[in-house]
Amino acid sequence: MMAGLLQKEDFNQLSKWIGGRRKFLLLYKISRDGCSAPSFHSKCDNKGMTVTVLYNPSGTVYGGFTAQNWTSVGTVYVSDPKAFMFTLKYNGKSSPVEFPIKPEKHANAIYCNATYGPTFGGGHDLSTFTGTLTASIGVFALNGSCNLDYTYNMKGNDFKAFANGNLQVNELEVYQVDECDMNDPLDTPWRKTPEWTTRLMQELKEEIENYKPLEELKIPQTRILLIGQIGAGKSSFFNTVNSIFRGYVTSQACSGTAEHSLTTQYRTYQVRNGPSGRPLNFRLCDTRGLEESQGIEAQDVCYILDGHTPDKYVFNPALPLSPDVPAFIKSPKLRDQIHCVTFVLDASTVDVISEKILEKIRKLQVSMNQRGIPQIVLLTKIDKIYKPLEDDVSLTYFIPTVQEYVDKVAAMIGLPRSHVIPVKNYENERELDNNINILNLLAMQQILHFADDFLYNHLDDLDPEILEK
Ligand SMILES: Nc1nc2c(ncn2[C@@H]2O[C@H](COP(=O)(O)OP(=O)(O)OP(=O)(O)O)[C@@H](O)[C@H]2O)c(=O)[nH]1
Ligand SMILES: [Mg+2]
Repeated sequence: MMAGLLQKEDFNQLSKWIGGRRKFLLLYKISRDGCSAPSFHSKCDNKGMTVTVLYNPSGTVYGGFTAQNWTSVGTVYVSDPKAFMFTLKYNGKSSPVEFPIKPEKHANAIYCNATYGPTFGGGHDLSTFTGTLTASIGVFALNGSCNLDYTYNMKGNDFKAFANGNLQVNELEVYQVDECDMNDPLDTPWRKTPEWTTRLMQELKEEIENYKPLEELKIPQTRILLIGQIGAGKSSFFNTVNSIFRGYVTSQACSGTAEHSLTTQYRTYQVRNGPSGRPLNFRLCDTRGLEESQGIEAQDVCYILDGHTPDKYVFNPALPLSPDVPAFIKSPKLRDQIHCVTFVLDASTVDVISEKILEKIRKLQVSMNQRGIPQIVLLTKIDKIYKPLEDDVSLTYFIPTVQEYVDKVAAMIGLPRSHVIPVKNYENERELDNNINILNLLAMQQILHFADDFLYNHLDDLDPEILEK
């Protein structure tokens, strides 16, 4: 973002003084662009807010901020009530002090002159250089001057405390100060996750490979239902998780786009450990998509939740499942039921989701709540709402746009924000990617935790005598 000498903590401090969420763009740097007034003006004129930072060889870092343009037409003082001078470091140690402009001196905040470098105050409080200078052994002896406390309130600091008593610098930089927008990554993530390393990926994989549902309940596998609009990425999520454990990108479940749901069968997919082929202790249950009409209906879903629907059952809107159909599982056990529901929502269509579909989802939620089944939302295709995620999903939790969508969906579905998990499925990739793996394994981990919550609740409800038998 900056490519200059300014350290992160100093950037943070300056942003705090300036206010708002800021980004800095390096405009000018004397060691690169030459220490000359024409060079400074050609790079920095009319760029809006800027901050000028000087680096003394003994590690003192100081300078000035202005919210006004630098210009080189004539010689003018520019008024700027927002301007300030500052010290960030003194002899290498952090010692941030802001020197605000004196109220009666606003008119003389900066001095613009084609033959001057950045110049602050009427004194001038800080005049960096005039004309053109060269470095000697990496040090520029600036030919400006410091007449401190004339326009800016130095709070008792003298030239020595401000700049070691000299204007020698090994660098001077000018940054343009801009407003961050929703697409600029945050410094700290909007949701905390462990550090994304290969090791984390391995740990998550192992945790999920070793996952077992509560032993007391004697269920071999946890069942997770994937449900959502057609084309949301339900089958792709299974494919993604399956790929991670297989060790290469597979597309066992049919995925793609079609007018009606591409998935027509109810499938309770196994995920297998690649080398051993051993199935993991959960199943991802893939369904036909929700549609305004023709899709999977409320009754279908209730049968699935309760475990009546057999694997490979073909959804037929004209002839829905009923107890009269031979394959109907008449007396399902806890092991046949759904233990966690995962709503799959396409982030790129969240803004245009129809009220009818939302109504359907809310109705389904009533049935789920009656059964105490925990619900999670997988927000898929986040690469479509923020392009750079196509190449690097490790940014996911640093992008305000993604957070905004998560918040929006949480409100829409009526779930806590922490229940909405952004993911990007494998779709165009031909090889596994550590970060896509981590993103989806984190989702899978949370889903399994939720399923466990359901099973624990179930355990609490059971008669202790039954359990002892
Ligand atoms: N860019 C992008 N595309 C995705 C992602 N997930 C799925 N897709 C694409 O979206 C399309 C639909 O995905 P499916 O997994 O078939 O969706 P589905 O929910 O199973 O749809 P139906 O079975 O038709 O109800 C496919 O073309 C996928 O490649 C994602 O995270 N990012
Ligand atoms: Mg599908």
